[in-house]
Amino acid sequence: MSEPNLNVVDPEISRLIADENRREFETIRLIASENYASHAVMQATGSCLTNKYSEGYAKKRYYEGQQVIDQVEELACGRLRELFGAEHVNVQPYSGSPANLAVYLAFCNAGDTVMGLGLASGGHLTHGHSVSITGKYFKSIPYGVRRTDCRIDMDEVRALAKEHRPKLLWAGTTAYPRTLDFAAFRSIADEVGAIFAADIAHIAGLVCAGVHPSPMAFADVVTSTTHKTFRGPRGGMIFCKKEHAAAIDKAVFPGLQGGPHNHTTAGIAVAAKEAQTPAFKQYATQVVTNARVLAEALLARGFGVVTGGTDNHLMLIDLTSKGVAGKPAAQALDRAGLVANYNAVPFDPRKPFDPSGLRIGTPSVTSRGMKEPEMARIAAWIDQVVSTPSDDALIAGIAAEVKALCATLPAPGLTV
Ligand code: DSN
Repeated sequence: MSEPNLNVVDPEISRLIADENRREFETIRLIASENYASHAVMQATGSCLTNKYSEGYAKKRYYEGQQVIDQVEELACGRLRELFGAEHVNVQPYSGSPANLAVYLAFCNAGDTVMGLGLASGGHLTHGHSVSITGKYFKSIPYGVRRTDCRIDMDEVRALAKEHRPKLLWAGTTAYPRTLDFAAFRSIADEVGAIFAADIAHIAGLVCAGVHPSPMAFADVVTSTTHKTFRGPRGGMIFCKKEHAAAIDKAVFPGLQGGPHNHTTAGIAVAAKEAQTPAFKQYATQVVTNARVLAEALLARGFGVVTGGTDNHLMLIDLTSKGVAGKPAAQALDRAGLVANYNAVPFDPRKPFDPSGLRIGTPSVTSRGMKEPEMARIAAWIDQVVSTPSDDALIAGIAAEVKALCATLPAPGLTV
């Protein structure tokens, strides 16, 4: 007996999914942390594996019936270890924040000192920001970027580490356009006896494709999400050296989580298989090229580009010279079908909810096959919208042009 389809069981949710499918297809998605997961990843994620409880790890579970799930998790882990050159990986964290919390649980006690890049300088909440549990339960000493060039100042990191002797030192970013000096972080961690954790959530796809330096040889532990440049389903993963494997596994389960999301694990395994292909390396290379070309085009149009450019998949635009704040600019761009997010820039005189900047990334547009010519068009559209954010006719015209361009390009995973 066949079961009724979603549109029969729940027409409202069915319609909303169709609406989101259309929005993702018809717009140019420039949010640096988003992407399109492939149809194969979506199939794995939408499978019967969502039905199974599997608390524990392969061959050491608390429920029977793991004949298939153990194989799924072992496949995912094996592919990831090979892809990233890691000794151990845990694929059970529900996402990036839980992965980072597992690192605290594995290595720290409440009250310990931790160091990470401050949120206002492009760090992440879970690297010790005051409103996060990681800033409330630990003594957080944030480091920043230099005023002169907005790059991480390794001399400052070293001086702060020597003064405060952190138990845990984070290198990881959400809005930083340059590569990180993982070797320097390692040597600072060694000088002060800290655990060195690298959070590569944004750049995991670039790292495994070899277009961004890898922290694997330097960090004690490496955390990541799986859905950004890596192009998997929403999830998290933690790599570590063998000596830390038991501590990390215990921190994830039973320390923080219950049963793993096996459908997500399967999606991660599929994404890892896709990331092993030459096509993925080409994709990651083009992500970085597109970001560089887009940043150069925006610079040429008089935009302030933080650090003067980018080495990775994103850029931070300071709109001060354009006389508009980040939020109204992002809202006008959204109406034009160019979806980005407003973002603080380093030393921003404005408040975080109404900052001076925009964060723009190229992972999603590159997944649709966009290259240098499309980056030039996107820069021109951004310039037009930001210059006249209240011109509804102009914005409607650009939205139509964006839609026409998107109609010519495949969007992985979407049903059109
Ligand atoms: N929310 C993610 C981002 O947009 O960068 C970080 O967790």
